[in-house]
Amino acid sequence: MLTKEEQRISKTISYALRHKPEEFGLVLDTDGFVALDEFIEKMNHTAALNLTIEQIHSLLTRSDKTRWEITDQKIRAVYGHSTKQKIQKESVLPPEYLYHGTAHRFLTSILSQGLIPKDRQYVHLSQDTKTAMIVGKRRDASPVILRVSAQRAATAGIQFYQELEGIWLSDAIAADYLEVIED
Ligand code: HQG
Repeated sequence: MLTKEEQRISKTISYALRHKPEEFGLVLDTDGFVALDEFIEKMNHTAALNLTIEQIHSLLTRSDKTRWEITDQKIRAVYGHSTKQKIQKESVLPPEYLYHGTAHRFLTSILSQGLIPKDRQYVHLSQDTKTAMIVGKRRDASPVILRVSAQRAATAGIQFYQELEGIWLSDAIAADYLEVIED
């Protein structure tokens, strides 16, 4: 568990890497990465933080979710981007089914329009129903779980992208590929 102060710092990091890098003087590369030393220096300078590499690693490993990825001394947000420049991802063939947890109040709209990324660049999908349930609970105490016929959608040309820890992203998914799971 992160302390309240650590949660605040973690949210600021995600905000910079997902939404507004320019507010912190950062430029993400096409894959969403920024050099870790530059990231720390600019965040400390513009957001009055006191980040160190050790602290970022500690936030990452002690958090409930893997929101950032650190590799080759660079850092990026794993998902959730809303920056104007779309983060490039390599599509892969998904498993037969993926899942999406959402609120009941969105269901009519989703079953007519399909799943759309809304304010983000990609639709967020989970590998199992348990994780989809946790995502859905952010918006509804008793969420709806949609089963996505991911392989069938991929065959029809919809792109899917695999991220860390069972997270999948995708482009918009038409309603034909969605089914409400009854529990
Ligand atoms: C809904 C958090 C109406 C969609 C979470 C969702 C996850 C539609 C909302 C991650 C729709 C978008 C992502 C349509 C989609 N009509 N509503 N046609 N299509 N929606 O936050 O999947 O803690 O962008 O069902 O835990 O809820 O921030 O996506 O309810 O891991 O790291 O529009 O964000 O992680 O909401 O969550 P979001 P999400 P963090």
